[in-house]
Amino acid sequence: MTTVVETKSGADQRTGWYRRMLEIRLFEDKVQELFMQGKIQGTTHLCQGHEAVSVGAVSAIEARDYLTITYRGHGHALARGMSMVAAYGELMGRTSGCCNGVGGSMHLTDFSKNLIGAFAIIGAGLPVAVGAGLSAKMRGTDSVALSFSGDGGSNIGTFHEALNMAAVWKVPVVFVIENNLYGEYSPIRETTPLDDLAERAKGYAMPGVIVDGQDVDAVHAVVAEAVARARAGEGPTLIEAKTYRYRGHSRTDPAKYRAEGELERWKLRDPIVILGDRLGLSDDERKSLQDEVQAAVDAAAVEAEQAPLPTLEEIENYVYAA
Ligand SMILES: Cc1ncc(C[n+]2csc(CCOP(=O)(O)OP(=O)(O)O)c2C)c(N)n1
Ligand SMILES: [Mg+2]
Repeated sequence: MTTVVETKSGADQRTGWYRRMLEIRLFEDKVQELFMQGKIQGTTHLCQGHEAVSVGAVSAIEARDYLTITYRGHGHALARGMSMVAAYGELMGRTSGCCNGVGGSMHLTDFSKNLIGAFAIIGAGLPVAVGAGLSAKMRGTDSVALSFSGDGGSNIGTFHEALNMAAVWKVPVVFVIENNLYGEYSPIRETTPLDDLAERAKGYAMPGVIVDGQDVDAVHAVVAEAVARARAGEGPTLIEAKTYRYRGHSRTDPAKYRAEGELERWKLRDPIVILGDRLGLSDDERKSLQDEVQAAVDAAAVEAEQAPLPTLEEIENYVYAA
């Protein structure tokens, strides 16, 4: 296993990452607000705290590459370039949504961006990513697949089956575990016999890399290296990004099961602040970016909400009966 902390990415690109991470953070804050107002129904799984993983990893793949994400996937989708209107529309069940409003928060999907699925079933995205990677390989293209899963997800059967098959067939796929230390309400130490989930790579004879998930530069660097390996025909890599979710598991979970002070300690290493410091952004620059992004977030939510709900006929288009 290796740990990477350095990168050579350009300043402009990294300013874009800063902005995108801020967009994800403020997008999610607004989701909570809209949920409390009853404008978003069902459930939501917010990703504040994970922004460096989404942006660092997704910025390391190209448009021709494939991506599978999870139900905690708003940040992944925005990092892939989904518009906030399409994302808010989907969350509000409106026709402005990326799936015409029939998927909801857990299903931000857009085939035009090769974002081929957001999965609410734990571990379900990994075999789909392996299938996409295998298809690319069989068709003789150099596309790769990137697949996100959680620490809890690394205990499920499909995770192991997907890694095994990808390794045996040298499928061009990169698996990223977002280890945020909790699966629903259970701390990882009570469900998993390892601290470092990257060690699971050894069982499948592929490289296992641990990366600081609060550091977008580091995440980008390790994912870029794994993507290059996959593209060169050298097979899959497992990456474990160590991160933390600021909010509870879903909806209104107050996360009382967390140790006192744990959240505050993680916030001292906030991914947006870390990159802002590295870029040398002044307080004024941060404030004006924050205001600009907040205005865009507010406008996107209003625009998304103005679209109608899908009609019953439109919904029935996607319902199949045997
Ligand atoms: C197959 C399956 N079993 C159980 C669940 C219920 N469930 C939803 S989220 C979750 C925890 C997943 O934790 P993790 O993989 O760490 O992801 P995180 O929520 O932390 O991003 C569980 C068990 C599910 N969705 N799918
Ligand atoms: Mg987790």
